[in-house]
Amino acid sequence: MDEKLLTQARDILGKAERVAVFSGAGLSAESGIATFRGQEPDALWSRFDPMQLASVEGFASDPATVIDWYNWRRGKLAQAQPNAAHRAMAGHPGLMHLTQNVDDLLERAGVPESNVLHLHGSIGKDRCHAACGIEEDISLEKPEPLRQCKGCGAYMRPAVVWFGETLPQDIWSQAEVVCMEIDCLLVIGTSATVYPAFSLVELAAGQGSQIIVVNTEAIDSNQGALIEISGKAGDILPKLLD
Ligand code: BV8
Ligand code: ZN
Repeated sequence: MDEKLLTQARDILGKAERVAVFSGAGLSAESGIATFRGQEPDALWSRFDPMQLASVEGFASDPATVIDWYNWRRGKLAQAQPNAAHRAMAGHPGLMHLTQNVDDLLERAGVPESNVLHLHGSIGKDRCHAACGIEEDISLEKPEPLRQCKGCGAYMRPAVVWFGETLPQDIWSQAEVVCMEIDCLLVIGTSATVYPAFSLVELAAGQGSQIIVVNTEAIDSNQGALIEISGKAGDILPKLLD
């Protein structure tokens, strides 16, 4: 790990007044949760393209397979534990989290729920696909197979944002406010490919916030990322934040 960069990043964090964290699947990778564009050995994962399954079209063409895939992911999450990166950030309750992740590992590490904005929803709930208003918590250990909404008969589906779906407006507006008022944004474990979520990083950079990226690979964002620290979130975050 580049000690010089780490010292520089720690300096910036030490001086920053308002720090937020933008995170992606790489934050949960060391908890055993597959990244979106990683190569999971598991048959279901490699047999299907997550981009196809996490989409409105994927659900329309084969709803049962999409539910099975989410239930497979729910089983993985049920066995997962927060990793050192989640725990290091939980030690700083003032941090606001804008996460693309649908898992609850930040909350399970102790981050207050009110400090976590799930830009792409939560895998721990189902909602009516016809958006009639019915939403139910589900058991990660024993999730239900494909089923109908009790209210209107449409299918129930995970309360996540699929490709082609808009992000929850209230969460989005809160995230924009955060990005306008911070002076430092940690960008952890994201490939910077999904929009409009990643445009929040561009918004923060545009208003003068310093951007510190922690990732195992270089992200080709056109951000003037002031600092890009290459390495695993679980190794770097404790050193950055302790
Ligand atoms: C929408 C579902 C429009 C939940 C997900 C421009 C503007 C607006 C939209 C678009 C646009 N251009 C394209 C679009 C369409 C699309 C999009 O962005 N496509 C991309 C792929 C090109 N966007 C949408 O469809 C969005 N909706 O725009 O609606 C609209 C407008 C009006 C009316 C109707 C519609 C919706 C996007 C949300 C999609 N849902 N997930 C779920 O099942 O999880 S996105 C999915 O990708 C996950 O949420 C994931 O979090 C997200 C982003 O991926 P990352 O988190 O970055 O994860 P990834 O695997 O890619 O990368 C991991 C990184 O970590 C890697 O860099 C790796 O090197 C690193 N890493 C690995 N291990 C570690 C590590 N780093 C540190 N430590 C480690 N240990
Ligand atoms: Zn319904």
